[in-house]
Amino acid sequence: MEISSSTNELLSSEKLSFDRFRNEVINDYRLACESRETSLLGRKEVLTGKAKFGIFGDGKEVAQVAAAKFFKPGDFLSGYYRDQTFAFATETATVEEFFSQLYADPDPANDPHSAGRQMNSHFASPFVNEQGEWLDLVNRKNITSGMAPTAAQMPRSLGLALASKLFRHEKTYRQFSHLSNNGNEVCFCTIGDASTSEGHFWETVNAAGVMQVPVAFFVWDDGYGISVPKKFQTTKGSISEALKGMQKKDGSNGIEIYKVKAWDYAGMCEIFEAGIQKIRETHTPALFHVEEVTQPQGHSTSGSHERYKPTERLAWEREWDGNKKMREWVLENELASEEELNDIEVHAKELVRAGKQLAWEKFYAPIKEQVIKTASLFDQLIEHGADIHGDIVKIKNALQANREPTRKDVLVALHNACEHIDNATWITPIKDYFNELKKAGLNSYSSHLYSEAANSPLKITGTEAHYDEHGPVVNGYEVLNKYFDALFSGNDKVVAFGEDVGKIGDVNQGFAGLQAKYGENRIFDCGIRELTIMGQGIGLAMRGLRPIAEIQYIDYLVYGLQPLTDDAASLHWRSKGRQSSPLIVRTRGHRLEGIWHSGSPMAMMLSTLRGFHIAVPRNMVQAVGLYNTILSGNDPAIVVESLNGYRLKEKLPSNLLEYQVPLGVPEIIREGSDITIVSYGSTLRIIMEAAETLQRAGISCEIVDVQTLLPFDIHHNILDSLKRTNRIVFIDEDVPGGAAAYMYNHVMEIQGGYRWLDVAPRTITGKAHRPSYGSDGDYFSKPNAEEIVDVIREMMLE
Ligand SMILES: Cc1ncc(C[n+]2csc(CCOP(=O)(O)OP(=O)(O)O)c2C)c(N)n1
Ligand SMILES: [Mg+2]
Repeated sequence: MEISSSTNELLSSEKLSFDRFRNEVINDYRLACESRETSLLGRKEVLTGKAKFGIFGDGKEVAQVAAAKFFKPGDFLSGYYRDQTFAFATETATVEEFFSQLYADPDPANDPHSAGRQMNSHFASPFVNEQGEWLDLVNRKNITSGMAPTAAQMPRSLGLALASKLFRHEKTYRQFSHLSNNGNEVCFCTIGDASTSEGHFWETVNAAGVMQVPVAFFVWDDGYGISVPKKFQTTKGSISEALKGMQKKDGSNGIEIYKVKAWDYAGMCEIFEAGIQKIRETHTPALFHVEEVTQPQGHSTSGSHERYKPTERLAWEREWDGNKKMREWVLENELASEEELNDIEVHAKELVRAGKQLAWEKFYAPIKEQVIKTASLFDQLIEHGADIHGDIVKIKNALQANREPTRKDVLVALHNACEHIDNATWITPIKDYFNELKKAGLNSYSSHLYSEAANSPLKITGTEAHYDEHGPVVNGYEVLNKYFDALFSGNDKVVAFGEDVGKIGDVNQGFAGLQAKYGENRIFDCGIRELTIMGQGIGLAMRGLRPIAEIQYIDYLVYGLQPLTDDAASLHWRSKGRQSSPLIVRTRGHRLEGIWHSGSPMAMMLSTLRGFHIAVPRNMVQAVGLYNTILSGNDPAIVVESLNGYRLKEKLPSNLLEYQVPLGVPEIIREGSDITIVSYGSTLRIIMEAAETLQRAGISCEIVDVQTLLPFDIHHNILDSLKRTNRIVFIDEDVPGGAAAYMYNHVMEIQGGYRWLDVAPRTITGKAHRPSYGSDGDYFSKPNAEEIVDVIREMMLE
């Protein structure tokens, strides 16, 4: 029979597309094998003591290669510690990098994801450069820095997805073509079955269903959360069953729900492809319930699953292992021969072994050098006859006998040697080397808590407020309202949201009328869900926008605190500057009514939000200056406005957008010579009252407003004041031992203030209990003017 040329073409193009398909499948199998080998070898490295802890993605390989096929440049992953296969398949991490992180290699050239600061499988792709500028995120695959707390990846996934929606619908944002391509980016959010028990999961899925944002939730369902099985985790033992009421129907909002099996490569590819495409086009969120996942090596290196999984379950897991089933499927469909697959498996072993070996050599080389140099310094001492009792020889021998020495071992040896020698000349080179290594270590482990870029807000020295001669005097809330109006017209990246922020413009009218002016994509309402409002802010900020996310009253910060402390505060540090989340949390507090509207949990913030700036303006003009400074850089910040300041009259500055208050620079708001009173926020008004009374008694008070608690008085201005007055009291509304004690510690210990004291320093604080309701409840719960007067009079008599 004769074959026409067009049939020929058709056949060859069919052959081509079959070859392409076959190659893709084989490549996916190769990835699954490499990832499996990585898990097996990774566990060995921990069990033989070369790494401290390991958690791996074995059992989830096939599901993840299938999902990664539909992860396009511009997309974001907000995942957890099981996603190594996803990272390898998207080429956002290599096997060698995986091992570098497992060894905790502090060199960012080896572990670029966390520079040894994070456990293994906590990946992070670069979002910002060293100048603090956002990279082109549209043409790269993006992984947000991983976290260990279960479900911590959920809240920010909402913001990562919401960004796509805003970029698609808000014309102001269209100019940012390096941040989005018409909002086509999907956020892939992975989570384990047991972690869906967390409130984070439910709050996020509900909000995604309400807002219709492009997020794909993947639940890797291996039936267990460490040892606790699904029946204790999930209603009806199935997350897709439990979520049925959220299923989107014609004309409703909601989410799409799909069920797939983790060993069914072809089935997953089909469902993921269509499902992800739909999310990309329609922005309807979806949940992929990936069932029948196995976990061949158990949860982590910390235990063995034989302790809690029944024998039948273990046997089932062996039989239904995804890699095994994919292999069978490839053979059944004659996509590769047994020999080809054997070859792939052998190569995978070799590749992983080589990657591991290289990572170890790179990790170990600088330590080895330190050991050699230390030993040679010790040899010099010995040659000079400094080792009278033979201690140095012993220290040297112990260090050299150590087969896997750490940086700590080197430092300990150097320090010990110094303890045994009393000749300053001989000690000097040892001490110098100790100090050099200590400095390098501090850089390795402690840098980048805040942005180190040129645009760091810490570098801002401030710009004075200007006032027109006949400028208006307005209510505090009107100062903010006029400022936010100017801000939204002057800064295209700003977006504000929270409970009651949109339609009514927040409960104190800071945004009143602005939604009507700037639109619902820039200023909008959220459900009552502080946790995910914070996550929403974090995700939007990671994608390069400048969110102002509201917590209606500071008392409710506790609800939103987890993502702030675990994610936003540590992000820049834990990625060693690769990622930033310049979120501004706007809140109000200190003094209104009752337990939950007049709290002042400042020490809670101070201990959980290192990595944030914490601004505590006494009035709204100061707040404006602080907002401007914070907006000039990439660090996250929280601004606590004074609840009782919205109706106080203030003169409106004429340079609302230019005026900047420097961070960490206190302001003396009343000069005096007898005592320094250090405080912030609304308490200052009570202190002013007390100072008037004391003035009449001939006691002159100097009142210092610290303006920010983080950073705190970076130039030691309070010490200068104390040097003049020799008496000091720290006053705030937090509990005893709270933020007032923090300020006390700074001035006494860090600034060395104790040397300038004539009398014992004091703190005056709120009571240990929560603020009681009503005017008298407030009076007895919080510092009051009479108490301040009495304490200061007592100090003057001492
Ligand atoms: C908030 C929090 N609680 C507890 C833990 C300890 N922990 C780590 S993983 C885990 C189980 C998670 O199971 P699952 O979500 O099913 O994920 P899997 O590890 O099975 O993939 C637990 C309880 C944690 N990391 N974070
Ligand atoms: Mg699980």
